[in-house]
Amino acid sequence: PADDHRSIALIGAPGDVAAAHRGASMGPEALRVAGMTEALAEIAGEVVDWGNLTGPSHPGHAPVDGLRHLPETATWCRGVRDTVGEALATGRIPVLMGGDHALSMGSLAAASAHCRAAGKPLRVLWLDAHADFNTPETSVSGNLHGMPVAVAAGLGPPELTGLSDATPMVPAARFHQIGVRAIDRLEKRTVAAHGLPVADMREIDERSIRPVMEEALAHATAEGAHLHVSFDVDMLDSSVAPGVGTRVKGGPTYREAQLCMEMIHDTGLLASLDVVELNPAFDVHNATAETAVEMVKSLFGERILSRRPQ
Ligand code: EXY
Ligand code: MN
Ligand code: MN
Ligand code: MN
Repeated sequence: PADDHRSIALIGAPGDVAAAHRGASMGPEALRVAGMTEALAEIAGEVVDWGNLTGPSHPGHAPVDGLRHLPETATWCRGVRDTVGEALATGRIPVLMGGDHALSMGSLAAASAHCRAAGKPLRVLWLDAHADFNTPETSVSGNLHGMPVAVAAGLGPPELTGLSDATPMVPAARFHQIGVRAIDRLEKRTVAAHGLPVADMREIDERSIRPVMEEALAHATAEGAHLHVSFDVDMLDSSVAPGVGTRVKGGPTYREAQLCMEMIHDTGLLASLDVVELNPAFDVHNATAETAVEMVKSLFGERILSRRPQ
């Protein structure tokens, strides 16, 4: 596919203001140390590292009206939106290196605007242990990294839903979530009420990864969509990925996750990517960062027997 020849813009976003634990701010550098740039250059061709965005550091405040660090989160997301938007406008595949998962509100706002301008359908694959579908009313923690999917679907404070000219920036039905195994009690009701498409771990256990992924990718393939992949590293089983702020047991194994990535690559539709929630403060010898880079290599076409699909 033609996308194999599109150049990649690496964008570091060292923001952790929306997470429970500090330290995701060290994510972009840990991914670089694990060889992200070199790996992509070898597999995908031209890669330019645009360096790191800047933004507020973690203020350590308590939630206000059910939300912690709303203005700081909005500032980070505007920066991400504008830079991811610039990458898309210049024909590149943006790879956002977070940072916490709230930053994806910025990349989703950019992908949404880009697709509306180009008249292209947008589909989002959300790889995560969590549904990230809390609202200020349902959240127990007030942490905004537990809310980006809800905000994209139009639920949440105007400071964040307003990151995009369109509300919702991405309707709930255009998401597909894989690997989910931790949803808060009230959050479950919102997921059901809005019909968020979730393939939870039970479904993966019962049906196996391949048919679940075929189903998740079928709409995007039929539409020739812009496929945005939001890879929260905590999607991986916590035994393979300890370096995250919110570890959850019972996730996909290394090979199950890698098969997801290989199948995504095979569609030829990957057009923008987030790699988020890596927290080097919890990692062991940068192993989670290295695993994340290995997953990204598979997303861009690395194979066990060859580099390119037939
Ligand atoms: N559901 C929990 C909360 O809202 O606090 C945990 C969210 C963790 C979010 C990580 C990024 O996926
Ligand atoms: Mn997440
Ligand atoms: Mn998560
Ligand atoms: Mn390809």
